[in-house]
Amino acid sequence: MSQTITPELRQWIVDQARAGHSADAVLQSMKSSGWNEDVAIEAMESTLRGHLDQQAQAQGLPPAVPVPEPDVADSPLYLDGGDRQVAVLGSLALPRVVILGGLLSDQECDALIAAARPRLSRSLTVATQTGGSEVNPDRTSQGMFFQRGESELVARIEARIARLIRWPVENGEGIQVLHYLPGTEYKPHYDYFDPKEPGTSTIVKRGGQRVGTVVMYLSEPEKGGGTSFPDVFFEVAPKRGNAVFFSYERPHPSTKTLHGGSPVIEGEKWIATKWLREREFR
Ligand code: PD2
Ligand code: ZN
Repeated sequence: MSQTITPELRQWIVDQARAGHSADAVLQSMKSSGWNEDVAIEAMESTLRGHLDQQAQAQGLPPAVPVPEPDVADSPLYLDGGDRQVAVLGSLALPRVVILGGLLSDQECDALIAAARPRLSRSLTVATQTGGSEVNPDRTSQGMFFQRGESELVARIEARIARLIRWPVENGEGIQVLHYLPGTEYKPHYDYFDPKEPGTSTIVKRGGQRVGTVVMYLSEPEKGGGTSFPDVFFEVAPKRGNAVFFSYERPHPSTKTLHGGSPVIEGEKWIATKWLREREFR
């Protein structure tokens, strides 16, 4: 027999959440009054998502869009990267952050550095006024971009990331490699393009907004050089081969994805960054 999710049921679910009852308690309560588990979960998910969207809209926030997300719902220790098992070292819900262990082998880290080194120049950032690119004093590293799929190595890493975060290769920007020496840093910023900036409408014509980032650590500075999330006082250690994934479902500070590359104090830091767009990025 099919069970219908009525407006009254949806209101009851919202009331339970407002009263502070856990999702599990609400689910148990629905099951004991005869709801099928799958129907109950679907009712709760769609109701609470719709409620959050309504609240966000009422506050004038941009709408939420689908984002990449590793399949960590049942807390696996490892994820299948296709050609490699990748460890799940930790996660946060807000900001949405997943820390990945052993995304890259030591050989892959070295090969990326070797291929990038001769092509480095002072890092540019997207000029949000015009949509072009410019030198940015908040970003004192040296960098370069690979073309998507430009070598077997780059294509292999891109395919692995796409599988891990369940997002098409075609929606990724080319991998960027950055090199930081002591004293250099990338001050806290958001990776999405600010909807209020005049250049954003031009930038997002190609592939839509950025919705996720994967920062891969290719070398280990002796001190400093972590990736910080100042809104939540959290820092990811730059351990070679590991990576931090984070996503942002709307281009807004409510995602708490403000993040920076802390100053390198001793040694050098190399990273590779993959930014993910909403749609195919040609
Ligand atoms: O170097 C980093 O840890 C870092 C920090 C913030 C990289 C990026 N952002 C980035 O490439 O977007
Ligand atoms: Zn960033």
